[in-house]
Amino acid sequence: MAQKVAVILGSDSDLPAMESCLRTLKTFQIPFEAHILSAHRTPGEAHDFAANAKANGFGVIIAAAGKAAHLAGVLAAVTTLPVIGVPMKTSMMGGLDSLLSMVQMPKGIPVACVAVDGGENAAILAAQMLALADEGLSERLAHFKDDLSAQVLEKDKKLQEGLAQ
Ligand code: RP5
Repeated sequence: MAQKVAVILGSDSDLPAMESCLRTLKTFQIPFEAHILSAHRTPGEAHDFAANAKANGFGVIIAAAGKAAHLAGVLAAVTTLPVIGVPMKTSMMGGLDSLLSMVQMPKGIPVACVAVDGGENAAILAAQMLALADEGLSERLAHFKDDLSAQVLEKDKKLQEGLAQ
C-alpha cells in the first residue's frame, strides 16, 4: 500500500496558508492525513504522533508552524522519517522568525525547510521523496514538470509575438 503523508499544523490558524499543500497532495493522488498538533500546547500528542508515524504507514511528515516554530524539529527528533518544515508568515519581517526556527536546526536532527508559506512546494517535495519507490507517482511528477515547462514556453511565445507587433 502507498505510504501516506502526514500534514501537521501547529494551529488551525495555519490552515488557510496550507490549503495549497493539501490540494497538491490530492492532485498527485497521495494519501494523507492532516492534524492540528502543537509542540507547546499538545507536546505529548505531537511526540506520540511522530514516534508512531512510521509504524502507522506514513512515509513523510510535513510540519507547518509559525513564530517560534519548533514543531518540525520536535517531530523530527523522534522519527527517522523525513520531516519537511513549512514556516508560516507572521507579523515579524514576513515570517523570518518562523523560517529561522525551522531552517537553523542543530546538527543531527535535520528538517528540510521550504519557503515561507511554501506549502505547495512541501507537497511536491514529499511527492518526490515517495516517488523513489512509486513509479506511478514518479510519472505524475514528470508530467507536472513537463506542464510547467510548456506553460513558460507558451508565455515566452506570446511575449515574442507581442514584441514583433
Ligand atoms: C504556532 O503559533 C502556530 O503554528 C501558528 O502559526 C502560531 C500562532 O498560533 P495561534 O495563536 O494562531 O493558535 O504555534
